[in-house]
Amino acid sequence: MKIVLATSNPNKVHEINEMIAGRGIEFILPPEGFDPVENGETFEENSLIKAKAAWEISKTWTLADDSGLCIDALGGKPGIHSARYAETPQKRIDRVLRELVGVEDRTAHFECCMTLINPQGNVEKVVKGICEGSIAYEQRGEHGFGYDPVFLLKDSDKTMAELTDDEKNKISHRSKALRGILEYLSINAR
Ligand code: ITT
Repeated sequence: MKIVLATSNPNKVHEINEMIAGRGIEFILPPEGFDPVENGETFEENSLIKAKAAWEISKTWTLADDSGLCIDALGGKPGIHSARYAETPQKRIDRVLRELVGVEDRTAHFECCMTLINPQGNVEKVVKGICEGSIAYEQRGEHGFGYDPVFLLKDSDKTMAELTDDEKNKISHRSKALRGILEYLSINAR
């Protein structure tokens, strides 16, 4: 079974395919022309916008993921603006570290909302996944992507970027949401 993953981020396709390896499902990038305007105000709204946009051009099973980093001391920012918080991944990390200079409460979480649309264009399932942690004082680790090097896992001294792909895939916000989707599709999740 092939499912279009409504994203233009190949890292997400790679990560999700690693999580479901051997289950007879393959996630693929949308056909050319996928360019949704992510103007929703929540992860749920943006995930629905992306799912619908990919369904419009593929007319098949479609899964969208909208995710981001929410930092308590910044009132939940960067949140839905995580991908656009600055020009490059490194500048986005730098901005977060700069905004937290002198801040002691550094609790944060990654959030992911997934929306599954069937070939008829109806929403089949919406699932949310959360991964709790805090923001480190400096970046560490080479794995993962995005804010992983500054995201300290709860009850651990490691950043998300210090985990192997396999370790991240067991605990991430995205894997938690995906498990709900796989359960819905009646496939045993890990
Ligand atoms: P699409 O919209 O095309 O799916 P995107 O990367 O812009 O790609 P989002 O709108 O969902 O995806 O934005 C998510 C951003 O949040 C992403 O670019 C990262 O900066 C951050 N993010 C999400 N999940 C993450 C993870 O597992 N590790 C690190 N950063 C993550």
